[in-house]
Amino acid sequence: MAMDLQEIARHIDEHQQQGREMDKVTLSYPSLKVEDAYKIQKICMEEAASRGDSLIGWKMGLTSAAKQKMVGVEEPIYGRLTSSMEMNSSVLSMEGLIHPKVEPELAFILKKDLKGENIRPRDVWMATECVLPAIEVIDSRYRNFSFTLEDVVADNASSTKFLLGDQAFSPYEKAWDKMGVTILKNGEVQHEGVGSDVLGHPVRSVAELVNMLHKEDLGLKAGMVVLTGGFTEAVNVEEGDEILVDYEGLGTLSMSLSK
Ligand code: OOG
Ligand code: MG
Repeated sequence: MAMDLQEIARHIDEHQQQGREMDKVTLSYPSLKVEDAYKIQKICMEEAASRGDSLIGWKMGLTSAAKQKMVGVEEPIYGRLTSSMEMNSSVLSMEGLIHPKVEPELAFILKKDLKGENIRPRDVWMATECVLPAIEVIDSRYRNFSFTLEDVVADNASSTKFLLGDQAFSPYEKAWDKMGVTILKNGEVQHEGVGSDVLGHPVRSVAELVNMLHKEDLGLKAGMVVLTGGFTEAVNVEEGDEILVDYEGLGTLSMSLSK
């Protein structure tokens, strides 16, 4: 089949908007390349922008061994975060979601633009205003939450919603690689992780993102949010579930699942 990226993007965008599952793109287009998948992601973003949504940040995914093992894709990917994905309360409605999962993450908020190649942790610190605890809600549009690298990139790295903590922390508050995180569902511990599970240190996730974006001549803008990727395996959620993430020494962030 001839490959029309615009057409594939339109199809995925529709399923993202309606929260309906679909077949993997690579079933119809086995020769799809990662570069094409990122182009599809960009076209979907343009579609969203034409509906009034806007790009407010980026997420890294598959930055921990736990996550890579879980989905069988062994390299980091990025996705685009839009204003409509940011939750303004800790209640998540199941409406329009397919098979959501939640992940404990950190968010970096930038105070300066950051773009270039060979970006290092110190470049990231110079551009970071604060760090926030975060919970990401991912919801693959693919049946059985099963995909290849190319599929998941085309589906915007499963991006769906995210919740940021109210309290901002100085980047120098903590050795973020030493911080433990525990995710509980309905009072029971599901997984435990530590900052170093994310590429050795979450700051490296931001550096890697900038380096990946630079290949597309893209970069981060002041004010943007960057999610650095799940510390642990993601946790399935359904209506009625109560999620609590404990960030060692910094407090907790919770999310309630409603109808
Ligand atoms: C891909 C998105 C991964 C993370 O934090 O690792 C991700 C997926 O697992 O569906 O958001
Ligand atoms: Mg994530």
